[in-house]
Amino acid sequence: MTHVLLEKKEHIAVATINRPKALNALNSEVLSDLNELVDIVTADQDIYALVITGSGEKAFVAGADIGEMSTLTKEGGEAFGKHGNDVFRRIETLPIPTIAAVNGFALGGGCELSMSCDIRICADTAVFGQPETGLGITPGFGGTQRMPRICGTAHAMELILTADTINAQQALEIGLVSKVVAPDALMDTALELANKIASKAQ
Ligand code: DAK
Repeated sequence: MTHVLLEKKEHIAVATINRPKALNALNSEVLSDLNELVDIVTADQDIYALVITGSGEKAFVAGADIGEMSTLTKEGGEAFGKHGNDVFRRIETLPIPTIAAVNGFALGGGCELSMSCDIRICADTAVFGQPETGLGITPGFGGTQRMPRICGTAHAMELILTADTINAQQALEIGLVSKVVAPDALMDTALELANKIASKAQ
């Protein structure tokens, strides 16, 4: 994997999306790496939970890679969309619990990636949103389906249709995340939660 770092801490796998100069934006390579991550985690019976986070202090994932998307033909765009959808669905249906540790911007495909995880916790600096309608597109990696299930239709419709962003406290209020902590406590909190879950019946 080129852009996803994988670390194993006892029974917990920690995957870090590592393209900090592009705020960890999801290009085709990152999507392929995430697919490989699912393969690795699925094959390793010793992994009981997966934590996904972003590299650096600024972003979890700032979205699908706008630069790459802007070059795509209609067919290329459809393939890119299917690629992301397939990978996110594989993450969503992993048989082990998944936790998104959101350490900054979680926009567009980044917010959608977090929603493919079972649980989202975030740093108090996190920012969430689906800016796609401001770009003339639609959230294409499953956000239109997962956000209403997580936050309810009204909150999801408002966020998607206005392209507004919300801060960590607002994300907590609408149920998009279940916990907000200080940035330097985020990974410890995520690992503590993952270990607690891992200590119960598989
Ligand atoms: N893609 C590519 N590069 C990005 C990026 C992104 N989404 N976000 C940030 N970067 C890059 C910037 O271009 C910049 O690169 P350099 O210029 O340094 O080379 C670097 O990261 C740092 O960003 P900034 O200089 O902009 O940093 P700021 O602190 O000033 O601003 C920001 C941070 C997060 C507010 C800003 O970077 C920003 O607004 N980024 C774009 C956020 C965004 O719009 N995200 C949504 C992307 S759209 C579909 C399938 C999928 C999708 C849609 C449809 N179909 C199948 C239909 C998904 C769509 C999206 O996710």
